[in-house]
Amino acid sequence: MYTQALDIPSPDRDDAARGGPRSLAEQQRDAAYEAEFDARVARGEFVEAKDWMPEGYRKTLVRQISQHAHSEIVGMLPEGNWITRAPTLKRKAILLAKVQDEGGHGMYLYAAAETLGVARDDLVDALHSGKAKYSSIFNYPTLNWADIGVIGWLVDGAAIMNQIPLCRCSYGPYARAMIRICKEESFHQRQGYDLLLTMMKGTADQRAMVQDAVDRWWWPSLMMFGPHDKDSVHSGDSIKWGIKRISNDDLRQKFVDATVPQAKLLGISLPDPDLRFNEERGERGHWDFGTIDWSEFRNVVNGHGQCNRERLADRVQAWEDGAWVREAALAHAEKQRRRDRLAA
Ligand code: FAQ
Repeated sequence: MYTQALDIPSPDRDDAARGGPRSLAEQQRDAAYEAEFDARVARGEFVEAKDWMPEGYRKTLVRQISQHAHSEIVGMLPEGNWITRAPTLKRKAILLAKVQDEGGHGMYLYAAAETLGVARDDLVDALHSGKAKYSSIFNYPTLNWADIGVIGWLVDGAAIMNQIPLCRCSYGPYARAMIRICKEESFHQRQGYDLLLTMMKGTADQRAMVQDAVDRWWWPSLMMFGPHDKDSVHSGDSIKWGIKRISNDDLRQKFVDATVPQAKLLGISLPDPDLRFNEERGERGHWDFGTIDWSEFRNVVNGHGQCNRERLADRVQAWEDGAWVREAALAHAEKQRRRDRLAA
């Protein structure tokens, strides 16, 4: 793949390739590069693909961007289940467009990860073998049509809250991909809320379906933001490097504060008896909320959620079913190359 040819200077990899440690002069050169890198990040400048970067920065980005890409394409599955069961032509067209957008987001993100010198095939292998993580949220089942609205409202809502600050991430290719992704996700969130508003104007059964879906998705949506700041292994470095701009807990709080009034307008209750407005927190006050069940989070992240096995099996099946498309594309490219050679 073309990105494997990208030659990004990296002290650790260069050492490993040479089979020995760096000389004093090389270490001094790297320290100077690192100081310049830190200064650029502090000035708010973008780091681009061929710029020097600390190996830890590169690895953190590959980890986060690839997990994010996997989340988008695994995230197509819970909603994809409902395309054939959408209640109207309009809802079906909206859902088809949304699921296609998610596939597109995965592609932008894999491409952004490739600019860091990794091969997409290796990232996909890591997903299929169960080594790579993807967002916990996509291991929950979609049981009724209201789940589709709740995914748009809460899951895309949480995703946007987390991803808007990534539009200012220090790594240029990731930041630029996020701008487009966030624009599309804002449409996703609004279509979800609109779907729920419609159902809430319907029958008592429809309103009960919405409440049931909200009850099941609320806590998993709060888990999307990751562990509490004190337990977040990567936040320190990621904030220092300008990858993360706002911490897991602060984003979670912003999400709760934004969502509670929307729930009221919708006419549903959120499944948390401890949810109450605390006027004394901060200048404008905040919504206090109950304790997150981190054992459920760990269980899901470690592969034992309700749908982990099904989701991975579906991804692997889709990859195998698509083998002929990849083979045809390669054969076509080879034919073009042969034609170009003959014409030259
Ligand atoms: N699920 O030290 P931290 C979407 C892992 S896209 C699973 O705090 P970090 C669109 C974390 O990876 C949703 N694992 O980590 C859509 C790390 O494990 P590692 C995805 C999680 O990276 C909508 C460990 O815990 N969004 O929804 C989760 O600094 C609707 C320690 O955590 C993104 O990926 C989790 N929820 O902060 C599609 C946004 N949380 O790698 C379809 C970009 C944490 O050491 C339908 N990512 N972990 O093995 C981020 O902003 C960050 O990576 C965080 C985690 C905030 C997710």
